[in-house]
Amino acid sequence: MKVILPVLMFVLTSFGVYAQINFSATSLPPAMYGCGDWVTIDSSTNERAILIGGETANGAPGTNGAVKLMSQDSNLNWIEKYNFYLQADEPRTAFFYENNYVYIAFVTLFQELRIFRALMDGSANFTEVYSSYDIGYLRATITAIDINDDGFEDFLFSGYAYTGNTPDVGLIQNNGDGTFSSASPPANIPPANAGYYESGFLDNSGRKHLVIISAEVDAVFENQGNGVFTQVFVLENTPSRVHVAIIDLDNDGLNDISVTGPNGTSDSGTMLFKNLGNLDFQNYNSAYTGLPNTYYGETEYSDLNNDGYMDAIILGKLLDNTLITKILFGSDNFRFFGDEYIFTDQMGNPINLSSGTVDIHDYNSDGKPDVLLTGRAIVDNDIEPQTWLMTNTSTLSIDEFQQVSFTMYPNPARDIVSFKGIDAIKSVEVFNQLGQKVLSTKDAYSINIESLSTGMYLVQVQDANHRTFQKKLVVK
Ligand SMILES: [Ca+2]
Ligand SMILES: [Ca+2]
Ligand SMILES: [Ca+2]
Ligand SMILES: [Ca+2]
Repeated sequence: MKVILPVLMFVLTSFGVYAQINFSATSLPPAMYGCGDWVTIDSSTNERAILIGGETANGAPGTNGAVKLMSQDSNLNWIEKYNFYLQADEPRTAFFYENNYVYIAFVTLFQELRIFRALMDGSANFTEVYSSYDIGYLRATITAIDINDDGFEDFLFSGYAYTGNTPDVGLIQNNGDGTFSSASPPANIPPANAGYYESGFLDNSGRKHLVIISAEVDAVFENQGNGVFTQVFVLENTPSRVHVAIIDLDNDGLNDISVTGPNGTSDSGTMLFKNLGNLDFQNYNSAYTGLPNTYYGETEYSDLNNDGYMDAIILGKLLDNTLITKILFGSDNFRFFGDEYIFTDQMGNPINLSSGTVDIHDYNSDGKPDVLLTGRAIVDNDIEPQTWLMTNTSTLSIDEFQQVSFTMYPNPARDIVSFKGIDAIKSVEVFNQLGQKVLSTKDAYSINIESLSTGMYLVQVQDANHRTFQKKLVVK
């Protein structure tokens, strides 16, 4: 085990747990087996448009694979902003922003790879800058990562063999002038045969590293620069054909890894890997995390109830083929045993999707994250593609005001810390800077902290209504 880096835990400053979690549903053009993303189209206003694509009818390939950008007009209606007119289904995307342009790459079910770019002036006026209709692989995966360390993001892709080809890796290199060329990928990056490539910042090197989930290898590859990649960590018990999220799940400033699967044949479920620093990770299985065994879907994360803990937004199939689409609220770092929220449509019927996507963005800038869901629903025993924009209409607790009067004293402290301003305290928990619980007590309005060594701690108080209040405590 490598040394744990000193980390900054207390980035959580203001707390206002919502009194009532709620989302209102807007139906958008349907898509399943596809993509759902928020793409910035205007750099001056930060306006983001919704990228939706995939099959729009039951299993029909070809012309149904349209991918569209949707944006709001002045009446706040969602309108089609741009249509990419892809040739085939199951689009997978990767995008990046460079020199005031947005670049979007697509790979589709049958060997199509196309790259578009648009000036970020709000017009979403895209130009195709690269196209291939014969990349050799179907069900490809693609990610944006600067492979040759020249400061320009490239597109790395892979897929499983089509008509007898061996699985292989492809690289479309960014020439830095808006053009792209096919190039030789680094020799030591394995193909993601029926798998997944994801890239992201996992340390402070400034380079994106690579997470590969495939039939051959599940591992983190360190990007050492200049095209040199080295396998540094094996992601144990991860299934192939999955979704990978790279996100900081415990607010320690280091991005963690979530891998969602399996194929429906095992019970490994969603695996979480806590980033310990130095590209070392700690594995948490579903028995620990409380995340269900979903497959054919995605799990993404956001603190939707504003309590300082990341919540999991889960879309997919359970092993018994039940479809679930819901929020599991985080109750502790990497643990989701709390309450849940079931998404419903305008009529109040539960939304249950598989083979789709979850994406989160505060599109209306009200400070509350909204959720975009795409996928495959079963309606009257028929397959029906659906897309839902779930606008977060949660109401702030009236206890916001009480929180202002929530006091913890003395602070700094050495022996006893007391609390005022919360009715019916149910529990008090104290966490150190590594997020480990070091003290707890129940039904008390004070806590003895004599056993704690000097330093900064996080005190979390919960009231009888499961509302959580947090404050930093300095032990002297
Ligand atoms: Ca590059
Ligand atoms: Ca983290
Ligand atoms: Ca939360
Ligand atoms: Ca919002």
